[in-house]
Amino acid sequence: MEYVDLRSDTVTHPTQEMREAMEAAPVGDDVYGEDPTVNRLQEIAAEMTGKQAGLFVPSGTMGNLAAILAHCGRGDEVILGNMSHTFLYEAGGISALGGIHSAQLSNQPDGSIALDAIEAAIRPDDPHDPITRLICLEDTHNRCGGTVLPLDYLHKVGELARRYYLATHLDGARLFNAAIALGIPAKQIVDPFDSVTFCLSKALCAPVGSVICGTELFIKKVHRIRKQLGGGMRQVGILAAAGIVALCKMVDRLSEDHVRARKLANGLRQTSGLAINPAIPETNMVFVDLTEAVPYTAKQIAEKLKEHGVLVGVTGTRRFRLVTHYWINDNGVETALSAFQNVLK
Ligand code: TLP
Repeated sequence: MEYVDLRSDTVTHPTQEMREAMEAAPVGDDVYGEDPTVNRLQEIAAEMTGKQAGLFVPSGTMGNLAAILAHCGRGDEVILGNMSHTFLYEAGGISALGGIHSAQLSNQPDGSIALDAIEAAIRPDDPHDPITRLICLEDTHNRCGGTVLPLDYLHKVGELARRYYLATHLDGARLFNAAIALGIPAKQIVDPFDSVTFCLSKALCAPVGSVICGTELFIKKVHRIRKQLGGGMRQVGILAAAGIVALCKMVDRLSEDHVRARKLANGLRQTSGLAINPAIPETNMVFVDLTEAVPYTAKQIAEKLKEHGVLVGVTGTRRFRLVTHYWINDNGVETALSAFQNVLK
């Protein structure tokens, strides 16, 4: 059975154009810096984020980890959101591998962290305290609903960080979804940050990879850390080729995924047994809860939906996440809606 797979945009397969580019890609040993396709991808990434340099890494998780390790030493503290991917879903890598302490502040419903909470969390210069080094934000914000952080908020966080001599990192796994939602180039979002990680392998459809961008000096440091983490790859232009197609051809169409997420949300809103946030989805994610009247868990409902050819993410005992992407067309949205209607009738 071919499924309508709404579990995540990480499930996207490469497009035909990517497969052809991968086959044709000139390659070299990237640990020697000799892979022309990787070098080209890194230049394009740096240009699109308005930073001096970029570095290809195997995953978003490694991108965030390497960037945070470059900003912070052992015992230093990073301020991040309690709903952030780095805090929740990166296997505690920053503390396990970097000895980095984290101050986990509440994410507000839009994915931001209140400015006064950030300021209050910055440590005094006291030997009892860890040294605050870094503020990390996430945009779009996954657990908060694929929300987009307002541009003026990002600038305020940047100003605050500079006032306290702190560095800033953006987990921009879905940076281009945020840029398309705001109708601005990604570099404007990234401008207040010292570094950013974005993913090629989510809604942009590349099979593997993320890019970290920042100053040349920062990327030099991250380069050594990538090697320490075992992320130095060899003829990896074969993957970077798909990444180039992702950045050059797949960004503008993200608006189609956003339109479909809205259609999905509208349909689910009219389905009995479901409760959905009244806010319109800002990007490609829809979170929906089972009402108390439904005598099943989300996991049980997900199994029933699967019998109807629809896969959804289960993010809580009564909560689902549905993510639209390149391989979900209008029929897929209709199939998902009728599956929910059938299962919950
Ligand atoms: N997110 C995945 C899961 O890990 C939850 C998903 O399906 O959404 N930052 C953010 C904001 C992410 O959403 C993800 C992946 C990552 C980083 C990590 O990227 P990868 O999976 O490439 O390590």
